[in-house]
Amino acid sequence: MAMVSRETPIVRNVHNHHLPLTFHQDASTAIPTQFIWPDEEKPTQDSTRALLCIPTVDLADTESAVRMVKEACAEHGFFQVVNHGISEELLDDAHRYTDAFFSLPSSEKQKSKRVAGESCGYSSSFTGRFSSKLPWKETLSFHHRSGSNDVSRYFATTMGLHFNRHGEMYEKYCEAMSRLSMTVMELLGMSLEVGRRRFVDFFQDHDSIMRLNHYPRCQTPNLTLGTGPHCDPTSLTILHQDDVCGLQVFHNKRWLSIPPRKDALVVNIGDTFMALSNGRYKSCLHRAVVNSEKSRKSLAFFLCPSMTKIVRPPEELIDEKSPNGGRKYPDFTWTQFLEFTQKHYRADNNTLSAFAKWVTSVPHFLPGGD
Ligand SMILES: O=C(O)CCC(=O)C(=O)O
Repeated sequence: MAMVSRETPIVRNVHNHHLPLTFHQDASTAIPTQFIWPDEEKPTQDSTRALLCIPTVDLADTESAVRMVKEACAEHGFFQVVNHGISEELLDDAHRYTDAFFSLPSSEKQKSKRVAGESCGYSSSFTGRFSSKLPWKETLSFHHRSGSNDVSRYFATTMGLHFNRHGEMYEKYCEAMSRLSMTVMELLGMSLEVGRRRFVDFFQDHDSIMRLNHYPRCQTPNLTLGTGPHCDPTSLTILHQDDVCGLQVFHNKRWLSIPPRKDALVVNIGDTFMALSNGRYKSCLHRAVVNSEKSRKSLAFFLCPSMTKIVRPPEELIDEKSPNGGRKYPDFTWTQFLEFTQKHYRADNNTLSAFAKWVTSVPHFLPGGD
């Protein structure tokens, strides 16, 4: 295939996004080659059609919710919740403010530019990231701790005081997600028979991350990905999609779409909870595809433990007579795992195992070590 190096007016015109001035571009596809994924990772027509009927858990019915959560988490770790108590108005507001943020000129968004090695800030593949397998998206991530004003402060300090409304709205959204994640933690505790409060207590002082994802339209969606295949290193993810399909889960060796549903939030187990459950509950590979017709948005809340809390499963989940004293993963802290994914390893389906090896091979990184 002939490669040419030139400006990229096609992409800028179609998507109204600013690209680096000299992208190497494949003339036959009209998207910069950095966005073209290897053949084995490209989405296929077939995978974008198949639907995964993840269980719909009604939070108003605790008994059946516990049963469904147990089954889903043992199999693939994905389910969606309804009767979750988050008002339609709040969900609409969050999407509206997200649209408003991503519609800003690039120079405005860059005020909250993500610093290399950090987990928060604005990040865009469309501005100057020279690496391969670029995701076709832009994101804004920020920290949230319950009862703090972290989110409001973040918007005021990075974007300026006229972004106070954004800060207040996302603070409210994160508080609602935080409460919902505690409800889910109760169900997880009951389903693993370790007590309703066990994980709620563990995550009481959580230090979580909120991420807004924007996937612009793409004229060749079969060549690229919005978010590459990965398992979330965090503990629990609560995601709200707009009305455009894009989220896919790898289950039974196939990529399956999870269709959006306005009244539902998609919940999935992350690697840190997989470790907390001593491997009983699965953190599953997922990704986001893009399309040529519509841009897409998703709002992801990632529940994370406080930075220094030791992640260790409850004793009830450890069979001491099994290999390694019944432990599937070593003790670790979220600080260590986050650092591993930020600086040493790009999250994929093997992150937790790779991290477990790394953390045990570097003695001074063990909790309580020097
Ligand atoms: O946009 C989506 O549906 C998935 C997003 C995701 O997996 C992520 O932000 O880690």
